[in-house]
Amino acid sequence: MAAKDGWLEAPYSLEGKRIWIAGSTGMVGSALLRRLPKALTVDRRALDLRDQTGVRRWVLENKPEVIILAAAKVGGILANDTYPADFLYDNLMIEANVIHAAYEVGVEKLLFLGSSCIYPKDAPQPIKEDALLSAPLEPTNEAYALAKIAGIKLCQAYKRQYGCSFISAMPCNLYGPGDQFDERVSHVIPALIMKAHAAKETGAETLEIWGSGTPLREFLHVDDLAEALLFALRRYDGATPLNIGSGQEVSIAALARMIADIVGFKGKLVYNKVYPDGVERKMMDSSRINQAGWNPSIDLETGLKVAYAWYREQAGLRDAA
Ligand code: GFB
Repeated sequence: MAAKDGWLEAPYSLEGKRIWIAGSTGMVGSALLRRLPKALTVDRRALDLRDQTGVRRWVLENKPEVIILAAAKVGGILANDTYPADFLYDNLMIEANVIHAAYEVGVEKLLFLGSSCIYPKDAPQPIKEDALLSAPLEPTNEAYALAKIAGIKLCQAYKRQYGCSFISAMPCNLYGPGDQFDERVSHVIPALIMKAHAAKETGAETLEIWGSGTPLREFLHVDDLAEALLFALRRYDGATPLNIGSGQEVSIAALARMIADIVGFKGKLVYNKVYPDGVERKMMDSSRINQAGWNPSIDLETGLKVAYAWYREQAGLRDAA
C-alpha cells in the first residue's frame, strides 16, 4: 500500500521476479543488467519496439512481471534539434507499445524513464516535480520532451483508470560506461572525452567546445542512476514522476576543463557559438528520493575518470594515455 507521497510502507520485492529490461543494450539498460543479470532482454534485431504487433506478441509470450522501460531514442543537443520527427515518433511508439502491452499482460510493476528536459525552459531552480507542464519547453529538445511527457501521462492514466502500478523517474543528464561515443549523436561528456583524446593524440593546439560554455548542467553517473531506479521500484508507487539527480551542478566550461585535465590535453579551449547552448540551467530538486533514502555515491571527477577509462578500453586505446 502506498503511504505518504507515493512511498510504500512495505517495500515491493524484486526477488525471483521475471524482470524485463527494455533497452538492455543502452547505457541505462546495461547498468541495470549488471545489477539484474537474470533479467529478460531482447535484441533490437529480434524485436523493434516501435512495432505494436511484435511488442504485444513478445510480451504475451514472455510474461514479464516487472518491466523497466529504459529503451528510447536518445541523443545530444544537435541530434535532438536536427531530427525532431525521429525523436518524437520513435519515443512515442516505444512507450505506447510497451506500456499498453504491460497493461494487457498485467505486469505487477512498470518503471518508465523520462528526462529532466520535460520541465519548462524557465522553470524555477532547483526544479521540483510540480513544474511539469507549467510553461513552454526548451526548443532544442521539445520533440523528445513531448514524447517523454506523453510517457509520464500514459503511466498516470493507466494507474488512474486501471489501477496499474506504473511509475516514472526523471534523471538529470547521465554519463558513464555504455555511453554513445559518436560525435553526431553524443551528449556533451562522451563528445568532449572523444574530442579531447583525439586533440591530445594529434597534438592539436585547440579543442572546440560547442556554444558559450556558460550553460549549467547536473550530471549523474549511470551506476548511481541504476541504484536509484531499483530503489524506486522497490519503494515507490506514486503517480508523480520522481526526480533523480546528483545535486552537483557544473558549467560546460568547467566540465570541459575537467575533461581536458583528465585526458591530458594541454591546449586551449575554444568556444564555437554557432552551436546551440540549449537551456541555460536545469538543476533538479531531488529531495523526495533523497529523503526517502537514496543518495548518489560517485562524484563527477571520479565518474569522468571511469568514463574515460571505459572509452579507451572499448576503443582499444589501452596504451594511448
Ligand atoms: O549534453 P548535451 O548535448 O545536452 O549538451 P543538453 C549540453 C551542453 O554542452 C550544451 C554543450 O550547452 C552544448 O552546447 N556542448 C559543448 C556540447 N560541446 C559539446 C559537444 O561537443 N557535444 C555536445 N553534445 N554538446 C540534451 C537534450 O540536452 O540532454 C536531450 O537534447 C536530453 O533531449 C539530454 O534531455 C539529457 O543537456 O543540452
